Amino acid sequence: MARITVPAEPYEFSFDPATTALMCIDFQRDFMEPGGFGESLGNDVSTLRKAIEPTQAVLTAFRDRGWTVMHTREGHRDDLGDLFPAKANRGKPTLRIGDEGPMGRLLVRGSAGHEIIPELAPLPGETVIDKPGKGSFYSTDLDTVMRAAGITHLIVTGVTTEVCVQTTVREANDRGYECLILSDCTGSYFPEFHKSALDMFKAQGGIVGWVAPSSALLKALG
Ligand code: TIU
Repeated sequence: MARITVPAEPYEFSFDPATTALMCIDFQRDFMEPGGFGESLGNDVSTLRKAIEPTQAVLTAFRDRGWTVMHTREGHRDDLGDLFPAKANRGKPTLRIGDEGPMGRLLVRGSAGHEIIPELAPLPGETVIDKPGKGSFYSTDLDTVMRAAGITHLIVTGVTTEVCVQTTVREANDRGYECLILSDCTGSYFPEFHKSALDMFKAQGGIVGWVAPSSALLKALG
């Protein structure tokens, strides 16, 4: 397939759609909606919602072309056997992972809060990776799935910018994948962390990856 070149920072990002996946990280009700895990940590979850519309546009562009789309979800086993105290005990939250909340058990697979928001829900045939950590490669088969599909490049969307998106992109780059992070398709509860994380990706000649707004990608797609 012909390569596509997107104006990006620190310089243009070029990819072959046949070897590229759109990655949608943790757009779950638990992070995006009131009553979920994100709010239990004291966050204003409405700050993440502006990423939804631009991500929908990019998802549509990929789906219309038949290109690869992958989703991740952060969450734990029903028995919490994969939840370390180092994660469970952080922040002295009002509710803990596994506790019963308005959307079922917080961050537990199978609960309503663990589901991806309806606006960005996976379609049949799209890969969904369930992960217990912040990174999408740790303790998952994502690397195997990507290599089997011949994926070398990722176009990255998701929440939150400086937690699961940043960890995933760093893990991906260490494994040899090239990542373009779409600035307006990611979001953080902390605007200053969102900006800093994006700055860190593209600093030092793109030490971790490339950054561009979704409009640059959509324009390059024509
Ligand atoms: N708390 C926070 O910003 N994020 C997470 O706990 N997980 C993800 O980023 N998905």
